[in-house]
Amino acid sequence: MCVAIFFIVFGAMFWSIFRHRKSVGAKAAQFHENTTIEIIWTLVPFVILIGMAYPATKTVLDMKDASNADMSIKVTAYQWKWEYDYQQDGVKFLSHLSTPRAQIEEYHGPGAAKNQNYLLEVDEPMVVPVGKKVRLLITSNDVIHGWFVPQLGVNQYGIPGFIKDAWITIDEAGVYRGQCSQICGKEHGFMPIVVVAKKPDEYAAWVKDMKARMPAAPAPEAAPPTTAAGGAPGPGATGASQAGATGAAEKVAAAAPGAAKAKAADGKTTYDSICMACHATGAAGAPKYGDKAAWAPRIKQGANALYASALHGKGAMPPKGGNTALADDAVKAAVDYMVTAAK
Ligand code: HEC
Ligand SMILES: [Cu+2]
Repeated sequence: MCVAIFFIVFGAMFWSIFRHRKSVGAKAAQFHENTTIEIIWTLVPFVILIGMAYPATKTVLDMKDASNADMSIKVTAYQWKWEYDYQQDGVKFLSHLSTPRAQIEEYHGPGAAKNQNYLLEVDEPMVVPVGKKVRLLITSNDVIHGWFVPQLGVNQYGIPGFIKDAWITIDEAGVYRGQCSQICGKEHGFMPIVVVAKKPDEYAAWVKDMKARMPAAPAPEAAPPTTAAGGAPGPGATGASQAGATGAAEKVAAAAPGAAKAKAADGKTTYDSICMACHATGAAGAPKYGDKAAWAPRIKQGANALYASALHGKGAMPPKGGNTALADDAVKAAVDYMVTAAK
């Protein structure tokens, strides 16, 4: 359209200049003010502008309108990872860069070859069904981050204390990659985003699989306790009834702090606030919470060896899970809590 307008306007101008030039005897017409033409050249652009502004405004409003979504996912940014919390399907997990740092940094000289996406790969991608309107509720737990996936047209700040929304509808199954778009700290470059769009039946299968892999959610306290109060029951393999017992144990602990039962509650609190970050999903090779096969060989080492690993770190696990301010007893209680859930 612009090119056509260009040729019409400049064509008329050059043709007039050439045709009516002084050297062929053209004489300028002398007239001032023509009300009719002035009204026309005011009204025509006015109508054109209104005609353009209406659809443009409508499109911008639609682009920002996250209502009437088929599903919602709360996206929380952390230094330096993402958490995806599926509001309807009850799935919640963390997503980390999956390429090992040693391979990225080549600490020990060039190692295994890096593939094209080595900085854009995660252990757990955000999975969505194709053709569905997905509302993203984006926030942050620490500093300002940005959830940015160029192909999906979303670049939204995650701001602590605020929830911003955005939405996506993906038409084609596939993998869509992005990165945090704010300079959010020293590992800003290492918090990629991977969105995988699947057909609805494959998505349903994924939800089922994720639920099986996730630690069971605490059940309502009404459930009757089935375990002896002295243990450290967790919301592990047997689900509801044990979780009920945890609730009961917490109540007892609140009533008699310092007693042996208080330890069970402490373990859960510590686990929930620190250890869960890696142990809930089994990130970075951590033995997963409630995963008997992963824990069995470790439990064989004996409680003291496990305490020592948790206190002083082991492999990819930093001492005390990275929170050195934790009391030794709280760390040990968290170990007991995880061991009980995996027995
Ligand atoms: C940053 C991620 C991360 C956090 C946070 C974390 N762990 Fe771990 N943990 C790991 C990894 C990775 C391993 C596997 C280490 C290995 O075997 O090389 C592990 C292993 C363990 C083991 C088994 C040790 C052994 O000897 O086999 C225990 C026990 C454990 N963690 C306890 C804890 C406790 C308690 C907390 C919370 C205070 C915690 N972890 C927080 C990553 C983490
Ligand atoms: Cu960030």
